Parts: sequence; structure tokens; C-alpha cells
Amino acid sequence: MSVPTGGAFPQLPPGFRFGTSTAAYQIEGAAGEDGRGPSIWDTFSHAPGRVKDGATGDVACDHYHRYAEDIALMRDLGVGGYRFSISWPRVLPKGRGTPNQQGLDFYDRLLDGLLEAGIAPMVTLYHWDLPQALEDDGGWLNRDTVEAFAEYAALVGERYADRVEHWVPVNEPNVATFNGYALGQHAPGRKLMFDAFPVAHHLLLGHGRAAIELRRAGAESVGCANNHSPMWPASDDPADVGITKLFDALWNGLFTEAMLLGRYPRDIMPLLEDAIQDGDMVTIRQPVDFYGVNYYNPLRVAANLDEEDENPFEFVDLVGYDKTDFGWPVVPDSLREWLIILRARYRAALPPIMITESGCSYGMGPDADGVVDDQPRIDYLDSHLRAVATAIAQGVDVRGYYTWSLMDNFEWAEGFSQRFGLVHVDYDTLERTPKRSFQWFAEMIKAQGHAAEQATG
Ligand code: PNW
Repeated sequence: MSVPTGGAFPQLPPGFRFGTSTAAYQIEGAAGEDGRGPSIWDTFSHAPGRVKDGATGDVACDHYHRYAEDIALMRDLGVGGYRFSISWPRVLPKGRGTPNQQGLDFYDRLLDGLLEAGIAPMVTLYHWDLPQALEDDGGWLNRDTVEAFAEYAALVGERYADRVEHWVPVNEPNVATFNGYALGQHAPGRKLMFDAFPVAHHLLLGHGRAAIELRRAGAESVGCANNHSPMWPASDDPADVGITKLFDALWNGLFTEAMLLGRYPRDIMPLLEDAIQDGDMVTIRQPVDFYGVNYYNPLRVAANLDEEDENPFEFVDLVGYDKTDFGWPVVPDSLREWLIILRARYRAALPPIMITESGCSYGMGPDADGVVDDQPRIDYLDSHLRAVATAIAQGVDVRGYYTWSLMDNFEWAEGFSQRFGLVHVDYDTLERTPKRSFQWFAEMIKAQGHAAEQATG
């Protein structure tokens, strides 16, 4: 491992941006209030057997009503940035047409409150909560959804561009495509396997069209937030090596190559060809001001020897690493590995990088004294920030780190069973309790630029 240790806190360069991340459906609640329309996640979570313990985002963290308290927490944390998403069906209940004033007003209040607290907003337009009305017309399989998305981007761009520092059109288009439309583990729960590829193309077109509309409305910084995992073959058997290369192209390559280079990896072009129309690849390859990386862990990939199974990939346990409560391996050096790979692959086409998500699930709650002792999360953040510092020392231009997540929240198909927050949420009382990791993160931010004192003091 080449992650340096020593020094009380990881040290990042001057001006490095520390932030936290959330998403609308995971925290807002107020699902039926003030004119919000239903999204595919309302439908999916209310369908029996889709989400663990029948959990829904109807109330979630009730952030819609408690946003002022949450901004105050972030002020205490001392972060310079906050990444959140706008709920598309809260501002456009049917996905397009007449906007919902009460929804637009909520984000005005949130943005103004953040700016008053000295926190720069990073806004995601699509963090998976597609208006149900659009899904009823085919969702992301239907190319018309791209136009609806562009109209939505124009609406929120015109309204908020004066107050937003960074924009992210689409969160993790790979997860939205594969988990949502190919495997069916996320909304809308479709299991189309290799027929899901038009979704990938339409999400990418949405990214490009939204970037154009946002810039037209005055946005100064438009990027992305793509989920990446270094892919490790399970063995040196050519079957494992070959299938790992293919999965790397699907998971890591497809969306990045399209956004940065305006093309698809050659191996998977046949799966996308039918969806592409003239000019599409130029639309997708918009200049991006930053490249957002959502990183959690590497994957070990093997060829699936079960010929009956349509899925050619098999994922193998990474032995020898600590695991989070989600069972995800903790491999900080693999974040450095991914940053080095990105730069080596895209070179001059790669803009400055932001870590738009990085974090871990550990379930501990308050002890008898009300203390949430989440030392493993402190270790996780410490080691991952050191991995970023090493990547920077090795020449990768990384400008910020937004930890997932500010608070425990609705973790998609896992419901409330996985806790990623720096702040603990009691889902009965909705009480917020900053964890020890929150204190650590605050001290780490304060300690920037004081390496010498920290080391000796
Ligand atoms: C990301 N996978 O989701 C999302 O952006 C967050 O909303 C989420 O809470 C966080 O990571 C933690 O899960 C992912 O299957 C969901 O590889 C699934 C996968 C990756 C990321």
C-alpha cells in the first residue's frame, strides 16, 4: 500500500473542497406534500417485496421540513460544499408542463440557506427519481424522456444558476441503467438484461442536453458523477481476464468514453448502435468543467460458468480486507488506483476531478451516553482521504471530496438498514445525532494547512 500514514489528519492542498452528499428521495420525505408528483421510486418502494422491510421514502429523514436544522449541522461540520439533488417530480409533478411553485420555492429556501451558511451548492438534477408519468410512457427507454429532461434542466437552470456553484445532470448513469433497467434491483425494476442499452444512450443524451440548457441559463460549472470500481480479475485464467475487461468496458468505460471522447468502447458498440441518431455523440460530448467520481470499492470479476444464466459475469468475494456492514470491502488504495487509471486513460480529455461520493455503511447507534462511536467510519474517511492525497502527489488533479453521506438515509433497495451518515438519524423521532466521525471530519477540515503543528502537537 502506498498510502502514507503519519500526521494527525490527512492533508490536502490549499483550496481543496470538503463537502457532503445526499439525494432527494433518500432524505426529503414529504412525498405527497405541496404538489409533488409520484416518481418511480414511490411506485417501486410501495410494491411488495421490492425494498427491505417494506421501507419507503414517504418520510425518510423529513429533510423537506427540517432543512434548516440540516444546514445548521453542516455549518457546524465546517464543509465548504454540499451536494444534493432536486426532485424532478417536486418541481414538475408530471415530468413536463406546468411547474409546481411550492416545489420550486423549497429549493429557493434551501439554496438561500446554504449560501447564508457559507456553503456552496452542488446540484444533481437526476438522482433516480424519474416522474412516474414519464415512466408510464416508457421512461428512459423512450427517447422523448431526453427532451423532457432538457426542459426540466432549462427550468431549474434559469431559476437557480445564480446560486449554484456546480451542476451534475445525471447521478451514476451506469447504476441507473444496470440496476434499474437490466437487473431490476432498483426502480423501475425492469429486467431487460442486454436490451437495457438504449437506456444508457438516452441517459447520456440527457447529460449532454442538460449541460447545454444549463450553460444557456448561465451555469458556470457543469460536470458529472459517475460510479467507478477498479476491476480485478478473479484469476489469470483468460476467461476471467477477458470477462473482466468486458465488464470494465460496460461499468467504467461506456459512460466516460461517451462523455469525454464522444464514442462508445468498440466491444460494446453493437449493443448501442440501434439507439444512436446523427449528431448524438456530439451532443453527449459536451465540455465538462469537472469529472465527478463516486467511489466505494473495487470488484473481483470471474466468468460465469453457468451456461443457463444469461448473465456472463460473476462477482467474487475479496478476501483479506475489512468489510463495511454492507459487506463492501474497504480498499482505500483502490481509490488511488482508480484516479491513476482515469488520468492514464483520458489524459488531456480529463478535466479536474471531484470525488462526488465516498463513504461507508456502519450501523452503530447512540450508546447510553448518546455517543455514536463509529471509529470504523473515521478510519475509512482517514484512509480514503490519504489515498486522494497520494494520487494528487502522483500528479492527478483532484479538487474536492464530498463524503456520502451527511446523514443516515433511505438506502434504495436496502431501505433504512444501511447507515452511511456522519449524522445518525432516529427514524422514529427523526432526531439527528452527530456521530464521532462528524467531529473527526470537522477537526480534519480545521486542521488543513496545519500539518506541522498537528504532527508535533
Ligand atoms: C450510490 N452498485 O449508489 C448512490 O449514488 C447513492 O445514492 C447511494 O446511497 C450510495 O451510492 C451508496 O450505495 C450505488 O450496485 C448503488 O454498484 C449501487 C451500486 C453503486 C452505487
